[in-house]
Amino acid sequence: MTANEYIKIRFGRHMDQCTNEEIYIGLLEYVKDKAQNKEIKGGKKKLYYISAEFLIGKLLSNNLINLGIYDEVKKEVEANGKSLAEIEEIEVEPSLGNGGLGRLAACFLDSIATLGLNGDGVGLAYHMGLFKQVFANNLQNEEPNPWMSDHSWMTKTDKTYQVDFGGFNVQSRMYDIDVTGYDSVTTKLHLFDVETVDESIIKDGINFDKSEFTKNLTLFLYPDDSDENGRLLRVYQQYFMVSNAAQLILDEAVEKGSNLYDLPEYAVIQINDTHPSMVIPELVRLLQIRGLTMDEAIDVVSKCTAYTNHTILAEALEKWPIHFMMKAVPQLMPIIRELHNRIAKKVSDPDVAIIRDGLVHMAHMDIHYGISINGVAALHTEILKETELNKFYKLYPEKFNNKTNGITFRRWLLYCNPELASLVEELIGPGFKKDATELKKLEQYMNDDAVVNKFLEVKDLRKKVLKDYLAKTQGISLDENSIYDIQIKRLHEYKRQQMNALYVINKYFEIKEGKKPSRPITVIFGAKAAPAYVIAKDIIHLILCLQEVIANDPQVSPYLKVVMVENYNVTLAEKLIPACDIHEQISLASKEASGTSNMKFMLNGAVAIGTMDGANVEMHDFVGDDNIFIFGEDSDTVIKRYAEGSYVSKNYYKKDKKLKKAVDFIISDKLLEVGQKENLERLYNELLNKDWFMTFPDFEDYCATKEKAYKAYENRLEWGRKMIKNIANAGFFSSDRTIAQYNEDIWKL
Ligand code: KOT
Repeated sequence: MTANEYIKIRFGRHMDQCTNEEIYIGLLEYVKDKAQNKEIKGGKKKLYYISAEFLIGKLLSNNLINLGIYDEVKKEVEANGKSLAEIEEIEVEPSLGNGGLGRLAACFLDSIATLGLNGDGVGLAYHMGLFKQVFANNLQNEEPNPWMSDHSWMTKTDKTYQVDFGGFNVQSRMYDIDVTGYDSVTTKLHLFDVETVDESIIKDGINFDKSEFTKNLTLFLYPDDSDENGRLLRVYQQYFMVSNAAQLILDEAVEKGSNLYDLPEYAVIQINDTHPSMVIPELVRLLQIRGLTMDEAIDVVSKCTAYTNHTILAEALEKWPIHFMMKAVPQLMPIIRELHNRIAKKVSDPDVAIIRDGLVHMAHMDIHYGISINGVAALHTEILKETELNKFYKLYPEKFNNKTNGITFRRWLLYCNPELASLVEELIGPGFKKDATELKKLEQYMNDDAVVNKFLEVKDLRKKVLKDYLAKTQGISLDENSIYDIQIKRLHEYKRQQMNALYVINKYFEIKEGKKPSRPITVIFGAKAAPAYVIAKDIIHLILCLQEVIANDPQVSPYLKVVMVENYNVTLAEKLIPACDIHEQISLASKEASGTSNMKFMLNGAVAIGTMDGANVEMHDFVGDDNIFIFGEDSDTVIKRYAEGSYVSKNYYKKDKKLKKAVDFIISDKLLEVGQKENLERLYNELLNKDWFMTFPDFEDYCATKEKAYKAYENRLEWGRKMIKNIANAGFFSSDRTIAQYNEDIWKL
């Protein structure tokens, strides 16, 4: 049945008589039907990828592509006088993640299905995704971001479980989202919810009563963790997630014939950072209820779980106070104590203990009782082994391994940049769609000027598409002849958007002094700041103030434009990335575990300005010095600086006139005219007296490197060659490669 025929039956009308909304609903149901026909029966062993976040993005087009019916449906829709792009706009993006960690989980699901592996995702059905960001008075405000509707990709199942908390219990229900592999099978994302959640308890912005756990359990993705109740709710959420996962895992294994002693032959669990770590004691508990002894249960579970670390930022390493655990999940504490005691008997070093100073160290439990610990880029894994987790590495060297992150090329090339995908296909055939390393064949065209020009033309076209999109959706006007210099990622001091802002100020002064760039520059930012992260919000304030001041300065505005897009999310990323000339990957070396937007930009023919951090290091290995602009201190220097505690930002400020002038501008009258004194002064003082992520030492090199990149951009053919070199070497960063490695080394499905 064609989509047309399906819609005719569903609505009793021909497609051309249907509204866009009806066509969307029709296509959704049509796709679900097709997807469910491709479900795999499943082998004996199954992977459970448990994650608190799955930042899946809109699903309609992605599913059409993976089912191989995108072109055909698009034609049908157009033949009826409709536009698929407009129909897609009906879909609300499920923003069930904060950033990289959640988007990685979504890319992984796509690759698991595409490789035909027997694996499902398990997470939570948050009613509200990550807050909607709204700007007012150059400040970020947060609003609820609902996404569920009657016509949804989620299918209600009849699976329900009881989950017990200290003092009460709830009944869960499992909802499934089909994960369609590219020209392959369908697997599942299982999201758990409770029926007692009450959306009416939300008041002003994203605030809600945090004490009524049955009403708020799955209400929000990661609620504010700045106060005790919010943090406690996070423990409730995590336990709800893993108790459901554990019950599902045991049920499915038993159904397939497991006697539970042989569980490792039926299940392998990937723990996506420490949010799902309580699955370890929960499985031990449930196995005991089902008849195993403590010894047996611990032995079984220790063969089933693997842990991925995504950050070395100390504040992100979860440690839950025992009194939280006793309140929320008292049944787990005796088991966690037992897990702790067994280690303490063997290793006396308190640094590797599971319980210390009244805190449960979640990562330590994962490391002692799992089969694998992996970092997410080569440098990150080395840092884990040599410094952050060195004591664990010495205990279990064989457990440590690297799995450099990857992205799905279906969403991040075929879907978001069809013009580039067809050019590539025209040149090297369709093989790259299944085997990303075939992109390497593009290198043979690097000296063919006619081909190079075609890549430049696609970029120009995508810049125009972005211009039109932002004009229409956000009232922003772009100059498509300017350089698009883009930094999009969560707002965090370590990612150093503030350094980019200081560069903008510096450029503003240069232009005022008569040093005009040979081509206008558009610096685009997209970022949400955690609602309670004060300095991050101050940085957004600075950027928005700069945007206003520069736009209103006729001397500068023809040459420099700052744009902060509102409510940056997956949908916007899909528009921004294909249009980008230069992307900013400027984290303080050692702090960005991997980064994944860097890979998306590379694949779409943008050139990076970056530090030797995360996966940038591997990108540099592939493309060489001429095709990526590297600057700044390396991770060894940075780690040493921290160890010595010798960094004094004021010394740099005093020494470097350009830097001083830029920093002082933050509290100048010009900015205070459009901004808030309190916010700007706080940021100024933070930089001057702390600058914990060391923007000042890298500032000079950063400015010089940006000039180098802008200059290189003017040689259009040479720039086109850099673009091709980047695209041709992006193959390694396919999540298909990453997932194949997880399977080969850890899951062994
Ligand atoms: C958040 C809270 C606790 C622990 C880790 C995180 C975390 C890490 N959230 N996102 N990340 C990012 O994960 C990406 C995927 O591995 C990386 O590319 C990126 O560098 C991390 O910052």
